[in-house]
Amino acid sequence: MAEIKQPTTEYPMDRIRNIGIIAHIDAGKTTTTESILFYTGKTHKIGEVHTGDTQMDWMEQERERGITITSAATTCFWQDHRINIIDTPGHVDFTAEVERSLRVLDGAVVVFDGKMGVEPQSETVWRQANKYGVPRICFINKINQMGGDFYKSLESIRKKLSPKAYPIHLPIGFEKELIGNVDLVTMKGYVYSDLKQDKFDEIEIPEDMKEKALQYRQELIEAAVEYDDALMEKFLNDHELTEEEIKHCVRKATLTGAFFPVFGGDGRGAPAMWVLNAVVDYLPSPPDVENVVATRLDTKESYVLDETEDEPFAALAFKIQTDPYVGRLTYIRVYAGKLAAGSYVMNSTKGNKERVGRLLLMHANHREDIKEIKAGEIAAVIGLSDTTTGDTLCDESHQVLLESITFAEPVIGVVIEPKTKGDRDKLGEVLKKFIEEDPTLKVKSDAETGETLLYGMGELHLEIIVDRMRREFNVEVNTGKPQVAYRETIKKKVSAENKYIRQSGGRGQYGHVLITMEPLERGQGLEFEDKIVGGAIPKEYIPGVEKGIKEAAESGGIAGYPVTDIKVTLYDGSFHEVDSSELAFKMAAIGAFRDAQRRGDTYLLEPIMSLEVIAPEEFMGDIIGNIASKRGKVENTKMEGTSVIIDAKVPLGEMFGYATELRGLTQGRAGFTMEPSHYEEVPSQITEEIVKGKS
Ligand SMILES: Nc1nc2c(ncn2[C@@H]2O[C@H](COP(=O)(O)OP(=O)(O)OP(=O)(O)O)[C@@H](O)[C@H]2O)c(=O)[nH]1
Ligand SMILES: [Mg+2]
Repeated sequence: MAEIKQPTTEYPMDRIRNIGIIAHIDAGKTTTTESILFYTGKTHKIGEVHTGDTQMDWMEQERERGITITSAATTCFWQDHRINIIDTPGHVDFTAEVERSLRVLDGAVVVFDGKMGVEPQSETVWRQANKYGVPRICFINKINQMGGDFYKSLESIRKKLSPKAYPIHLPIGFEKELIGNVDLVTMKGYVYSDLKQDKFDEIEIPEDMKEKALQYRQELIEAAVEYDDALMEKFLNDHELTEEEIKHCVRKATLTGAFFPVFGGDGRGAPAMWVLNAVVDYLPSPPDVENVVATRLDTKESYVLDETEDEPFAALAFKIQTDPYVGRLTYIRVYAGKLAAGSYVMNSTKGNKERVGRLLLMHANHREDIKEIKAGEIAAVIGLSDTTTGDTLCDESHQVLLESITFAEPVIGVVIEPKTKGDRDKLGEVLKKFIEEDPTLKVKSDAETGETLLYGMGELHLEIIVDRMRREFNVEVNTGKPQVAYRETIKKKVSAENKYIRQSGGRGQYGHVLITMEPLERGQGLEFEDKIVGGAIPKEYIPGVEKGIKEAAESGGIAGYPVTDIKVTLYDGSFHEVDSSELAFKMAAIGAFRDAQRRGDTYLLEPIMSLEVIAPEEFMGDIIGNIASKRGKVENTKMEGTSVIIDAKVPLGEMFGYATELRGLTQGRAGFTMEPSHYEEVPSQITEEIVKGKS
C-alpha cells in the first residue's frame, strides 16, 4: 500500500495534476478511479460498481443503476504529486458533466473498453477534449475479458480518433491469460500474480515478445523525438536515448494535445498504478497549460494568464452541487492568485460581491477544510449563494472575465404535474436547486395552460431528475409523455418598428425602437447588436431593449418555442424626456420582435439525432427499413465480425420508444446509442401537426 501523504495543500504547481476520466458509458472509468483511490491509499478496498459500494458513484441512483450520473471530484497523492481527478459519466444525457470538467481540467485519461474499441461516445468526448485542447493518454481497459484486444482497440483509436496514438506498454498474455505489461520505456516486463496486490514482479521481456517490443518502442521514439530538436539530433546520430530522455520527449509530444500515449490492462486492479504513473509522467501540470485568457472588465483588454499565486485572484465556477451535509458547494478552478477561507470575492459575471465561507478539498470519502486555495488548484467553496456555473470569481480591484462554459441546449421535454398541493408548494424551490446544479435542465411554465414543462437532454436525464425530486426533497410529480424541444427561426431578413406609448394621467410611458432581424447559421443562438449612434436612444435604455429581445425570444410566434439562430440589430428609435424608461423600451422591443418574427418567414427546427445500431447481420434490412420509415437517413453501414454497424441521422421526434421497437425487430439482439447531433427544418406537414397539437 502506498504511503499516505498528508500535507495536502503545500504542493508546488508543477507537482499538481488536474485530470478527468472520460469515455463511453461502461468503459470502466469509475472502476479505474476506484482502483486509483485504493492504490493511493485513500480507500481500503476497491469499490465495485455492480455491488454499489463505490466512493465515486455516491448518489443512490448511481449505485442502483451502476452508472455515473454526476461527475465526482476527488484528490489523491502519487509519487509526491497531488492529483485532482474528476470521474465523468459516459451516458450521453449527462454530457454537460464532461463539458464542464474538460473546461477546467488540464489533462484527461480516455478509457476504452478493450472489447469494443472506439465507441460512439468515445468519439464525442474526444471531440470535446479537442475543443478545449486537453492533452490525453489512452487506457485500453478490460483487455482481460473475452474479446478484449489491445491491438484491435489501438487500431480503432488510430483509425477513428488519431493516427498519432503510440503504445508505451504492450500487454503480456491475451484475454484471461493476461498477466502484465511490457514497459516500452524501461524495456522490462511487469507481471502481477494477484490482481489486488500492488506489487509487480519485474521480469525480462518474454522471448516471444522481444521483437514486437523493439518495433513498437522504435515507433514510439521516432514519433516522439519529432517534438524535441536536440533529442531528435541525438537519436538520428544513432545514439540510444535514456529512459529520462524518452519520457521527456513523449511528455513534450503529449502536451501538444496531438500525440497520445496508449497502454492497457485490467482497470479493476494493479494497472491503475500504471495510469497514475502515466498521469504524472505525461499529463500537464497547471503551468504547462498556457491558453487561459482573461478579459479585463475596465479596459476590455484580453491577456493570457500566468497561473501564478502572485497575480490578482481569478477563478472559474464550474459546478454547483447541493451536498446533503454541508449545503451548497461551488466547485472552482483557480487560474491566478489565491483565495482565503472567510474572505470576500467578486463575482464579475454577476457584478456581486460574495463571502467565501469555508474552502474544502474533496476526498473520496471525506472533506478536508483548507485555509487557502491558489492558482492551479481545484476546491469547493461553501457560502457563495449567487454564483452559478460558468461565473468568474476575481479580485474586486482587478476585475476580469474568464471564458465561460457553453452547454448543449436541451432537446426533450415533459409536462410535470405536482401530485398534491404540498408538492405544488415546494416544486418551484426544488426545481430552482436542480437548475442551479445542471445547466442542461430548463423549466418553462406555459402561461396559457398553467403547465410546467421540464426540458433536458434525454429520457434518462428527466427520469433521474423526477426520481431525485421524490427521494431528496419528497416532492412527487406525475409526468406526461416526452415531447420534442423544437425551436423557431426565420428565413429572411426583415426590419420592424414599434412604439410603446401609454398616457394615463401623470407620467406616461414612451419607448420607440427600429430593429432588423436576420437569420444566422445553425447553432449561433441569439445575437443582439446595438448600433445606435448620436443618442437616438440614450444608453441607459439599451439594456431594456436587450432584455425585451431576450424575453420575446423565449417563446416564438408559431408554437411558443424558443427563437434561435437570429441576429437582432437595434439601429434607430426615439425617446421622450419625461416618459421614457427602461421598461417602456423593453415593451417596445418585445412588440418589434414579435412583428419581425411574424414577417420573417418563421419555421420550426427539430433536433436530429446521431444513431448507431449494432445488430447481427440478418436484421440489417429490417433495421434500415425502419429507420427510413422514421424520416431517417442511413449514412454508413459496416461489418464487424458477424455484426453490422449502422450509422444514421434520425429526427428525435420519431425516436421515442425506439428501444422497444428495436427489441421487437431483432428479438432483442441489437443495441443502439443515440445522441443529439444538430437541428434541421421540420417538414411543413409535420409543422402543421405540431402547431395543431399546440392550439
Ligand atoms: N473484467 C473487467 N471488468 C471491468 C474492468 N473495468 C470495469 N469493469 C466492469 O465494467 C462495468 C462498468 O464499469 P464502470 O466503472 O461503472 O464504467 P464507467 O465507465 O464508469 O460507466 P459510466 O460512468 O456509467 O459511463 C463494471 O461492472 C465493472 O466491474 C476491467 O478492466 N476488467
Ligand atoms: Mg462511471
